Amino acid sequence: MKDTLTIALSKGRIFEETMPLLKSAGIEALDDPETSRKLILDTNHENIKLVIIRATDVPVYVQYGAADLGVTGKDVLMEHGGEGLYEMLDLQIAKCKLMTAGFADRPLPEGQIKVATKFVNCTRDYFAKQGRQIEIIKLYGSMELAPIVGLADIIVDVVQTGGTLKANGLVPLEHMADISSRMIVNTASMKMKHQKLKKLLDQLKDAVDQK
Ligand code: PRT
Ligand code: MG
Repeated sequence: MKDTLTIALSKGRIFEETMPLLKSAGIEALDDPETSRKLILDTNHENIKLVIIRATDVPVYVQYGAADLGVTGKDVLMEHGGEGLYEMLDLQIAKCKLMTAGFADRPLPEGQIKVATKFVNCTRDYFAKQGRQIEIIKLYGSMELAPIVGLADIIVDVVQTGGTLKANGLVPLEHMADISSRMIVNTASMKMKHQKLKKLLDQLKDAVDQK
């Protein structure tokens, strides 16, 4: 609908770190996704709704216009490819690094390297640019396990404190990209709802700059 705005975001760290920014723009959720089972949350604005979905689904909802805007990690966005949406603002939240990781004392094989990851596209691009031969093993989680059980030589994953790697006897190896969360906007919404969106994006930018 023309005068409503739907914002897609995932619960957990993105929701928690986005809400203070939205609050600076005068938007507050009327429910907490950690305790409510609702997938569509009302806000203090009748025409603004939040849809709570899996992190990897956020760019898909925005691409197809099921949400006008969304908050997504740059890792998820790079993996998605960015079709049908604009990356409008770096919210400077949920910061981490996309890294390769493996055992500190185990040299990589001479030929093809086995890489376990959920970031298949990012991984393919990164190693192709360097002309290194890899075999990608697509996993959906707990990537740290793969080198331990001999499924892969290394992993590609996001790292914040490095605690999870360390707890599993792994170390970060190569830094692939700095990651933070971005506000993305559906390309058609940007035209159809330009004034509303521009106002909100300006307010969010001010909130980010003031942090
Ligand atoms: O968890 P789920 O499978 O539902 O989806 P998700 O992992 O994609 O979502 P979520 O909410 O965990 O992450 C959303 C976004 O937060 C990611 O896309 C990143 O952009 C960003 N982010 C920032 C992180 C981290 N920091 C982070 N530390 N995402 C994941 N992690 C993982 C990390 O891989 C490790 O397994 O958290 C664990 C703890 O990290 P360490 O390094 O502090 O031990
Ligand atoms: Mg997670």
